[in-house]
This record gives sequence, structure tokens and C-alpha cells, in this order.
Amino acid sequence: MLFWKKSKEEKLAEEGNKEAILSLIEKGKKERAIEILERFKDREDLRRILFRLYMEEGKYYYAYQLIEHYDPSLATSKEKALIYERVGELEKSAQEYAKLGDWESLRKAGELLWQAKKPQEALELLNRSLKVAPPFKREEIEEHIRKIKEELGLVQKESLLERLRKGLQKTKEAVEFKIIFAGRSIDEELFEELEEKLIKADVGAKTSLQIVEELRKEAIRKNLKTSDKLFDYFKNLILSQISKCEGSLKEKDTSIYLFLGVNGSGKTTSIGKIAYKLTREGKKVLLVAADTFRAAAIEQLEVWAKRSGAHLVKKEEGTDPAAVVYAAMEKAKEGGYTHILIDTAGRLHTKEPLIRELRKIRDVIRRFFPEEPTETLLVLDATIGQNSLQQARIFKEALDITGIILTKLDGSAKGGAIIPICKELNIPIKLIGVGEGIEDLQPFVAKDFVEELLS
Ligand SMILES: Nc1nc2c(ncn2[C@@H]2O[C@H](COP(=O)(O)OP(=O)(O)OP(=O)(O)O)[C@@H](O)[C@H]2O)c(=O)[nH]1
Ligand SMILES: [Mg+2]
Repeated sequence: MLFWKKSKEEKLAEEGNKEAILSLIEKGKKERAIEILERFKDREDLRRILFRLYMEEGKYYYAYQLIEHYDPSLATSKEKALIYERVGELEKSAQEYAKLGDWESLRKAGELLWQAKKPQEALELLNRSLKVAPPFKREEIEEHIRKIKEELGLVQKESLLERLRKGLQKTKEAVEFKIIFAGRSIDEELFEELEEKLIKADVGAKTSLQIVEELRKEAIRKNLKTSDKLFDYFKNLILSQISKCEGSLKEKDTSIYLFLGVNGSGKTTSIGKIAYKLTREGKKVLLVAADTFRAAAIEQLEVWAKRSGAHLVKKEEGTDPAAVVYAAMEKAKEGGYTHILIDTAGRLHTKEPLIRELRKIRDVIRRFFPEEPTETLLVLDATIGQNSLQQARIFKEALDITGIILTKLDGSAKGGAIIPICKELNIPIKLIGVGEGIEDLQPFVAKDFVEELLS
């Protein structure tokens, strides 16, 4: 009985009976319904049903044929945007997204046009999106706009030197070394003023005194009367103190960088900036959220992963950081990653557990890669000046530090702290942070640094 009813229904459906077809669909026989409906594309009512089914089943190419060859009015703009996108008609898809007018659709339209190699049109749509986007989304859109403008040569990319100059502005304005050396007579007052300014720039009392002593001797040796003759000597003296700390990040087939540093020193931000640079160079980057102390720390790294296009290994807040690193190393062993960047927590008030935790992380890395980490990088905040020396000593107790990242040189007038940090710690400074922007992390070039600080 049941069998007879079914086949009768199907028979009716095959004759184009709308009710029977709808009943088939209701019973889940969608493929059969599609087969039948495809014979009735000329009938407007059945065509609509067929289009709905195609959309439900994700048969976008067939839906595309239907709107292109039979009836464009079958689909809304939103549906058309999706269909065109799926079949690779990027410009048409962008047109439909643009009609929708909300910030997300406009942004999508811009991105599609960029993919379709229509940069001018892409810029126009991204700018429209920017106007209506909520504040917390603007930064991402602006970043995309900047990238397109840079590639079109519409904006000059700020050079490293320009960024360094801006970054050192505060220190420079506070101390104005050049003025001291501008044709003054060489006397005790001059040396006192210089020492004061060096201390103000956070060069540290001991080093400042040594520098002034050297200048005194030079003035006597050369029997100098005015200060301008001393300026080059001063510059070279500073240069000789910091040039031994120049260094760059070591690279291997798979480079594993472990980041250490106290809360707020700039670890996560630096990781983000490095990841961004590496992914733009075509490297495959894995970020590891081994700072599991706060959920916000994990989320912050996640944002950087999205922004830079890097992958992320994370676990829940409070997980043993070594377990996160273990999972990351398993993933790294599967291969494919050129760089693995590990973020850690730096709670100094729990010194002993901190040291244990960091060593445990290192040991997990070595179970998988006996020669690693490629670099153990200590992130120091230049605004706390010489206090960072004390922090560094504690981290050195835990692990061998292979490099320093000195952040926030732009944040205060304490740019001179780089001199005692270099002298006392004797660890290469591999990168310096000169601003909050994504490209404000750069190699430390002693000559440029001195030139910009003292010019
Ligand atoms: N001006 C300036 N700000 C920076 C620089 N590097 C980092 N920052 C800022 O410093 C703050 C702290 O940076 P984070 O990267 O969160 O520091 P963290 O070491 O990961 O801190 P925790 O996760 O709390 O341990 C953020 O607001 C950053 O934007 C820099 O070079 N210049
Ligand atoms: Mg952090």
C-alpha cells in the first residue's frame, strides 16, 4: 500500500505536479526532486523551487547557471554575491556585496576586488566600509587599505631610519646633546651638564661618569678649547660602547624562538610584529600561547595570529604551559613550519616557580628538537631603564639568554638605557621596538642609533 502511494506520488511529480514535488522534498528526497525539476526549468513556479534546492544543497554552480541563463530575479543580492563568489566570478560577486551596503559586505567587496586585481576599486570599497564600520574593526580595515596603497606606491613606506628617528624623538628632545657641543668653551660646567644629561637619558651614573672622564682626557690630550671638536669623539665613544651588542636573529630550517620577560614588557606585541614580518616574507609561522596565566593573554596572541596570518596553538587558561608547548612541538614535528614563536608568562614575584616553569618549557622543546631553542629572547622595556638589568639577572638564572629585544624606546626619554644594558649584560640586542605600529620593530644598528640619538 505504502509502496503504491509513493510511486504514484513520484509519477505525479514526474508529470510536473507541484504538490507532489513539494511532498517529495518534504520527505527528504531532494536529489530525486532536483532530477525531476531540472526537466521543468521553463516553468517559473518550479524553477523557483529548483533554485531554493540548489542553494540548500550548496550546488552553487547549478544555481549560477539558473540565474545566468533563465532568470536573474531568482536570487537576492546576498545570494548572488555568494553564488558568484563560489564560482569564482569575483567582480560580479563584489558588485552584489557592494549593493548590500553594510560594512562587512563592503569590506568583503573590497577584498574580492583586490583578489581580482582591481586595486583602485578595492580601495574605494574599503574606504566606504571604513566609514560605516564599528570602531573596533577600523584598525583591520585601515591596515588593509594601507597595504594596498603601499603596493600601488600611493604612500611612501616609512623607512626604518624614519621610524627610528621618530622613536628616539623623546630622548633626543630631553637631552639635546648637540647643543652642549655647539661651540662652547670646554670647562667644568660643560662636563657637569653633560653628565647630568647622560644620567637623564638613563645611561646610568657609572657609565655616564666614565664617558665624561674619557672626554676630559681627550680634551687635555688634544688641548681642545671649544666643545664642537669633542662631538665626534663623543659619538664614536658611544658607538664603541654599543656596537658590540649588534646582532640578528639566528635562522634554521625550523627556527624556534622562546620569548621571556616580565608582565607588560612587550613580549606578545613583539611576537605579533615578528610574525607579521615573517608571514609577509612567505614564511610559515606558528604562535604558541604558553602564557596561560590569563585568558586575555591567550586572546591577545590569537588576535595577532589572525592579523599576521600565522597559525596558533593554544589551550585553556590555567593549563600547564609545558603542555601547550608539547602540543606545539608535536605539530612542529609534522613539519611545514619555518618559525615557531613561543609566548610565556613572566610573573617575577614568583621567582622560583617561574624559573622551574621556563626550564620545563625548554626541556619539552628539547625532547623534540635537542638543539633548540634557536633563540631564547629576553624582552626588556626601555621605559623602566636600568631596572631592567635586575630583571635580566633573574631570567639569566633560569635560562641562557641568546638575545635581547628592547621595546618602547619611543615611550620615554630613557633611550640611553641601551648603553648600560649592552655594557652590563653583554648579550646581543637583536631587535628594538620604536613604536606601537606593526612595523615598529627593527634590527639594532648601532651606527644608525647613535646618529639618530645625537644628530
Ligand atoms: N610605544 C610602544 N609600546 C609598545 C612597544 N612594544 C610593546 N608596546 C606596548 O606595551 C604594552 C604591553 O605589551 P604586551 O606585548 O602585552 O606585553 P607582554 O610582555 O606580553 O605582557 P604580559 O602578557 O602581561 O606578560 C602594549 O600596550 C603594547 O602595545 C613599543 O616598542 N613601543
Ligand atoms: Mg603577553
